[in-house]
Amino acid sequence: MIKIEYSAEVAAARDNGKAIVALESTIITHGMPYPQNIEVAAQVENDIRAAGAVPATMAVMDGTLRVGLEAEQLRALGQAKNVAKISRADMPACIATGGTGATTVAATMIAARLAGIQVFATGGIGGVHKGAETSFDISADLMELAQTPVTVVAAGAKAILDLPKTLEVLETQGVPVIAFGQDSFPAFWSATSDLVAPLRMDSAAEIARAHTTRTAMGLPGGQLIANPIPDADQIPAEQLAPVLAQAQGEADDQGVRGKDVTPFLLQRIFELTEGRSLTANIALVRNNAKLAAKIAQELVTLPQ
Ligand code: PSU
Ligand code: MN
Repeated sequence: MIKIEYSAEVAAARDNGKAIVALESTIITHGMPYPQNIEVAAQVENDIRAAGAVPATMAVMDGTLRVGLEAEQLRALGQAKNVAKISRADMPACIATGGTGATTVAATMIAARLAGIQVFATGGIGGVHKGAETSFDISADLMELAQTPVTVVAAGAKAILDLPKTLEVLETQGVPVIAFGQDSFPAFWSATSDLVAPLRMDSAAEIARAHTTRTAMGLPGGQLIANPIPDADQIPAEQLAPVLAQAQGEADDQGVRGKDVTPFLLQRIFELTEGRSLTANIALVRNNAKLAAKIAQELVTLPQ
């Protein structure tokens, strides 16, 4: 048996059948710089509470899977150096060896399923990297969406990825990609892209019904909800294009590979935009948290 510990708030919510929203921790340790990472993590948790649900930030700490972090645990994780980034492949090893690791989208979905949580909010998911035809770099997040029954709310995928290839893999894997309130597939810092999302829904209730319908049909896997960044917080694509190209070029030149690729690119983009990318990132994560809280609340009203 693995050791799972719930925060006091999540334990109470489970007892009372309250809506719970999972949150990842790689965004805290590898996605944003200290100290904004801790402030944002706490703010996003509060957004979920204000929207009537309970946040459950996931992490492995000293071999225990934590579902919901107490405030001081969250602060400790956000300040710790050299925390492992754990995905499907390394999560059991981390738990078995008493390690500490921050969960990616894939690992957070696994933790959510173990805890019976069906909705998860994040910023952007991993996907198919540019140059994947030679590097084979495709995030485990995509295959997790195909097999673990969690609805993931993200702002689409970052333009550091190959977006058309990412959508192709999701289609092949049978993952519903649902744009919220628009036809276009959102591209993280931009509310729209030149790609049409395969599906569109306009309410949290529809998304919740689609989730339970998948379960009722015996289909494994979850759903990707692509929620556009609020208009006021967008960064024009033409401003970002040279920054993304430079970050990618440096990653290639330095031979960055495997799980280091995404954190390397995120850090360089933050530096090259002098922090502007972070302001947009914060706005879209908060926006996703609010939508996820609504979906979670709809789900508790539906027969499972
Ligand atoms: N994309 C972002 N921000 C992030 C990540 C991806 O815009 O913080 C993180 C998430 O935790 C995601 C992980 O699950 O990176 C994907 O890493 P990889 O590409 O190595 O699978
Ligand atoms: Mn990868």
